[in-house]
Amino acid sequence: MGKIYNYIFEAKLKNQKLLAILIDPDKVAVESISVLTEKIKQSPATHIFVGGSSFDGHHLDEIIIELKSEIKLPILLFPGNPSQISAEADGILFLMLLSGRNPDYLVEHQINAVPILEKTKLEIISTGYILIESGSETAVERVSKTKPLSKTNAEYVAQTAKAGELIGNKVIYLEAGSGAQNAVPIEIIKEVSNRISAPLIVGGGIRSKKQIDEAYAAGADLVVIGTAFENDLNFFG
Ligand code: 1GP
Repeated sequence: MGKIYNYIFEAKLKNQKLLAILIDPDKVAVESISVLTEKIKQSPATHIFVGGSSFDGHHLDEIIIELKSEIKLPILLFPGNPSQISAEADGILFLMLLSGRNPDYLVEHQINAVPILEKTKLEIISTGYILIESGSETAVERVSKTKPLSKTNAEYVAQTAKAGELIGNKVIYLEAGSGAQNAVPIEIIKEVSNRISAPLIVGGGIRSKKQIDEAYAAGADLVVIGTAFENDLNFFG
């Protein structure tokens, strides 16, 4: 496996927790990146994710080039569709929407992404992506036209995550959706983390340091913060 994945995997083995700041290119202008990067440098972030559900990729390269000129953290694409691939990033979470039954997000987009990916040197990290119900409809649900898994059936979520691992996903991403009303319940994080040996990413609706710590304690290896940082660049103090 590549350098980025090895780092995430080793960190899991050492119980060293990781944090990604998610940047939605739709919500940032290239000119304002330097303000963001100053704050990111002062934060405990270990990774930067770039992506959004409906972004069309128009200034993605510029945003990533600007980010890279200021920050040395690995930049991973977190794409909603193949138009969000940039050769300027370091790697890509190659997502398979395991919670949904829409063939476009299970395999079609991935097939269409291959000719684009083959022209890049991106490290490709196969990621089983599981959307959990979070109180109201999220952008992922709307765009992917899929239903999230029930937040009360931890066993089924864990079974889904395990199936992803058995299929070959290298990481599992438990997602409540960006700006979600409620984050992924602690019980679900615990159940999934006990069931899989792959690194576990948790994100969506996490708005406080207490929630970040609770997610880590339940078994998350990497927590993703998007909206909370977007709304308050001093979120990390
Ligand atoms: C979304 O998990 C990420 O895919 C982050 O969610 O914007 O709610 O932090 P938030």
